[in-house]
Amino acid sequence: APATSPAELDAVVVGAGFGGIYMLHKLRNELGLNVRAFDRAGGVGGTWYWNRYPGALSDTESYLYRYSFDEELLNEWDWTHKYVTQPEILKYLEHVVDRYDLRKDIQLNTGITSARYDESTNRWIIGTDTGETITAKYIVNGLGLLSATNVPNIPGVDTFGGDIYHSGAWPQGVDLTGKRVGVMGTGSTGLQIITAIAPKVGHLTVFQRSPQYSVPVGNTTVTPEYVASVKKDYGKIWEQVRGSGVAFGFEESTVPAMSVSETERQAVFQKAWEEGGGFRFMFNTFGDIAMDRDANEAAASFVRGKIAEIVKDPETARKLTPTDLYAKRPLCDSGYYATFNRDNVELVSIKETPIVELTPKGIRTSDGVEHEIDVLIFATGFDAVDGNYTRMDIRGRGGETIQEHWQDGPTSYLGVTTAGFPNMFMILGPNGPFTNLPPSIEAQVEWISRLIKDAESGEVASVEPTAEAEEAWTRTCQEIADMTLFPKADSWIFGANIPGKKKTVMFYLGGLGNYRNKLAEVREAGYEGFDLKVLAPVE
Ligand code: FAD
Ligand code: NA7
Repeated sequence: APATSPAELDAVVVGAGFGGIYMLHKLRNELGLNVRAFDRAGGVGGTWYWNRYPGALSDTESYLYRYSFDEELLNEWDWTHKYVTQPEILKYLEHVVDRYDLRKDIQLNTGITSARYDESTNRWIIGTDTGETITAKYIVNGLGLLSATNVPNIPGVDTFGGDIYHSGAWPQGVDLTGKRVGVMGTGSTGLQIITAIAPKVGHLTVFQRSPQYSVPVGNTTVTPEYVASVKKDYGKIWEQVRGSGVAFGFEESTVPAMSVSETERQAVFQKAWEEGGGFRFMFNTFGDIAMDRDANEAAASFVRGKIAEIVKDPETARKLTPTDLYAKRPLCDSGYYATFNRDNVELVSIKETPIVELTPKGIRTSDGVEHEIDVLIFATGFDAVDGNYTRMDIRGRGGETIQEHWQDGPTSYLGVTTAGFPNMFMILGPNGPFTNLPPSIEAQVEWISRLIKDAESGEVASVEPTAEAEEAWTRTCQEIADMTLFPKADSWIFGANIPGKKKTVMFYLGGLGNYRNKLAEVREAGYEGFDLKVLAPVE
C-alpha cells in the first residue's frame, strides 16, 4: 500500500541484478546505512530474471561469471559446464541475496518512475509506479545496460493473430513444441534462441537483418578436478582478470595478425575456433583484430570460410555470410550456422526482402510472400546503456532532466557519476568498461561505496563531478574508441541499433586494468574531478 508520508532513507538502490544486489550489501551490511533496493521485476536477478528464453546462456566462462568478493562463496559454489545457463545464474544470485539476508530490503514489482534532486535539502525525492514517495541522500542506479528492450515498430502488429515475445521479457511456461515460429534478430540472443528451438519447433523462419560472424561457444562439461583446480587458483585468477583488458580470463594477445605467416595465422584461428568463445577469438588470437583492417579481414575471412564449409545450400550460405567488419560484440554459438541445414529452418534476409507488415497469419515481405507463423520472437536487443535512464524522469540541479543533459549522447565521469546530478551514482553507466561485466560491476560498486563512506565520515552534503572532468572522460573514451574499428560497425555498443538514437561512444574501451587504476588514482588524489560540498565546515 502507498506510504502516507515519504519514507526517509540514506540511500535508494534501483535494480536488483548483479549490480544492485552487491550495492545493497555494501551500503547496508558494511556501511550500516538505511537502504532499500527497488526492482520493477517480480524477482531478483536482473538480466537473469528477465531473459528466460530457450538457450539463454552466459558467454563468459562459468568460473568468471560471478562475484569475486566472497572467497567462501567462491569455494562452495560449483559448476558443471564451461558456461552457466540462465537458471543457474538466477539460482546463484538468489543464493547471494539470501546469504546476505538482503531480501527484506528489496522491494520488488516496484518501478522507480522519477527522481528529483532537492537542492534545499540535498536529498533525492523518488517516486514509484506504486504511488510511493521516498527521500534519500543517495541514489545508486543499477538499471542494467542491456535491459530496456528494443521492440521494432512493424505495421499491422495489432492484426497479428499469434503470440509475440521479446527475449528480454520472456514469460514463464511458453511451449513452442511443433509450432511455426519466426525469430527476428540475429545477435547474441537470436543465435542462442534459433539454435535451441530449431529441433523442437515445427517450422522456424529466421528474419535476418544483418548476417553475423560467430564462432563456436565450445560448451562442454567440466570435471570436478578442473573445478577444484580453479578454486585453488582463484586468488591468482582474479588478480589477472582485474588487471586485464576484457576480463574474460585469458591474456590478450599482443601479436599483430599480419606479423605471422598465413599458415600460422590459420592455425591460430583454427585452435581458437576449436576451443570456443567469442572474446577469445577476437582478443586472444591476435592483438589487433579489433584495431587493424587487415587483421580484421583475416579473422572475418576465416569465419566466412567456415560458413561456406558448414552450410550446405549455397543461397542460404550466401545470405548468412557477412561482408562488413568484424567489429561488434563478438558472438559465439552452439551450432548456429549448421542449424540452417535443417529441413524445418528457413532464412529470410530482410535487407533483400524487407518486412512490409504483420498480418493475421504472419509476416508479409516485399516479395509478396506471407510467412505464416504462430509465434513471433523479437530477439531485437536493447536500448543499451542509457535506455532505462531516459525512460525515467530524473532531474538534477536546476531541474535539468537527464534527457537534456544527455541530448548529445549519454556521458559520465568514470562511468559512475554525471555532472549536475549530485549524490547520484551509476553502476555500468555510460562510458564504463567494456568487459566481462561482474568484475567491472565489483570495481564500480566498491568504488562508489568507498566514496559514500568517505563522504559520510566527512560531513559532505553532496558529491558530483565537474563538467570539465566529465568532458575530459568523454574525450578519453572517444579517443580510445577511435583507435579501434568498433565505431565503424553499427551495433548497440555505439547506440546505432535504435532508430533515431544518436551514435556516440558509450564505453571505455581501455580495459579493466587501466580503468581500475584510474578509479584508484582519482580517489587517492582526493576525488580529483569532483566537487564535494561540505555540510558544515569541518574543524
Ligand atoms: P541488470 O541485470 O540488467 O539489472 C537491472 C535491473 O534494474 C533489472 O532487473 C530492471 O528490472 C531494473 N530496473 C531498471 N530500471 C528500473 C526502474 N526504473 N525501476 C525499477 N527497476 C528498474 N554480461 C557478461 O559479462 N557476460 C555474459 O555472458 C553476458 N550475457 C548476457 C546475456 C544476455 C541475454 C543479456 C541480456 C545480457 C548479458 N550480459 C552478459 C550483460 C548482463 O546484463 C550483465 O552481465 C549483468 O547481468 C548486469 O547486471 P546489472 O545489475 O548491472 O543489470
Ligand atoms: P543485439 O546484439 O542488439 O542484436 C539484435 C538483433 O536484432 C540484431 O541482429 C539486429 O540487427 C536485429 N534487429 C534490431 N532491430 C531490428 C528491427 N527493427 N528489425 C529487424 N531486426 C532488428 O541484441 P542481443 O539481445 O542479441 O544481444 C545484446 C547483448 O546482450 C549481447 O551482446 C550480449 O551481451 C547479451 P542488426 O545487426 O542491428 O542489423
